[in-house]
Amino acid sequence: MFYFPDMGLFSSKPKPEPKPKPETPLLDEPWREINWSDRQGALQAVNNFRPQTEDQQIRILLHGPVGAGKSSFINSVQSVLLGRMYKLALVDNVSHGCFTKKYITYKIQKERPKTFYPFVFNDIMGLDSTEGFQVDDIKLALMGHVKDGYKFNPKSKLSKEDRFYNKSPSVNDQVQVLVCVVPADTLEPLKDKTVQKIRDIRLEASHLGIPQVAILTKVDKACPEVGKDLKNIYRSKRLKEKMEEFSKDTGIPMNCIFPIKNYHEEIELSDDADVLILSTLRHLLSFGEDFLKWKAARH
Ligand SMILES: Nc1nc2c(ncn2[C@@H]2O[C@H](COP(=O)(O)OP(=O)(O)OP(=O)(O)O)[C@@H](O)[C@H]2O)c(=O)[nH]1
Ligand SMILES: [Mg+2]
Repeated sequence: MFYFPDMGLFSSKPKPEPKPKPETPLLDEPWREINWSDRQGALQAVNNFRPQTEDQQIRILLHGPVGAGKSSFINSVQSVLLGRMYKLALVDNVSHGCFTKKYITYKIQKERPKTFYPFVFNDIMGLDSTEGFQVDDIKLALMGHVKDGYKFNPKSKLSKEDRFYNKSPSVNDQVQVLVCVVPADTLEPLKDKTVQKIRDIRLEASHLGIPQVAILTKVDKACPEVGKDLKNIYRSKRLKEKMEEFSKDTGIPMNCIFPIKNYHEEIELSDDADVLILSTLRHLLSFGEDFLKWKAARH
């Protein structure tokens, strides 16, 4: 019997498998182009924006879950346009319920006193609030029947006899763009009831031909890489996935979903946040303008 001493030749220990590279949270290339260096150009475009018909304004109605950042978005737009932090719509820090109670139109003043931008915002009570609105009420708001100051009642819709019911709304009272504002960091619990409500509201808007858009807020909280550097917004895999899922759930196409970061704790403006807000605003305005043209062509 032969005996081969173990010289290491035959007893090859299994080599450790090469470790898989940790998956990076960022895509190599952004999937949507943003011109980060042209804040001034984007600002100029908004400043020069004029609807085709004189005295026409674009009314943008924001709705979405409690604490999504609707009021913060209005404040952020105002801050970017003014070039300094501004608080027009009240923002609530501790969400025990919906903070925005009344139907209010927010106009944004231009530098010259008594001149305003040709677009206004309405910010409607939280979607998932027990004190929220009825879908019928939102339909009335879309058609311009809800007057400023009306407090939505979850138990009954605005009646034609109410003093806040606008019997003969002008085109300026009607909504031109419907925006669903949702927080990117807590999109998962959005499922079921809220999604159904978003879908119902979309259906109402679709009947009226009103363009619908979604704004995804709190991207800084949803993805740490974006929190560190906002320029990563279209490279974040997590955010892209969230957007795709949201699009699938609600039926809002990807090219109508805009992720942004609102101004919420900072005291100085940042070019990157400005660029995203301005780019989103420009899309809202052009959707509104298209809708007005479409309506004018039908009459
Ligand atoms: N980190 C972060 N916080 C945000 C952002 N946008 C809003 N917030 C914060 O979220 C909280 C709620 O914001 P609001 O603007 O009051 O939300 P809302 O949708 O108007 O809420 P309701 O009026 O209650 O329906 C506030 O504490 C904001 O500072 C964002 O983009 N990032
Ligand atoms: Mg609010």
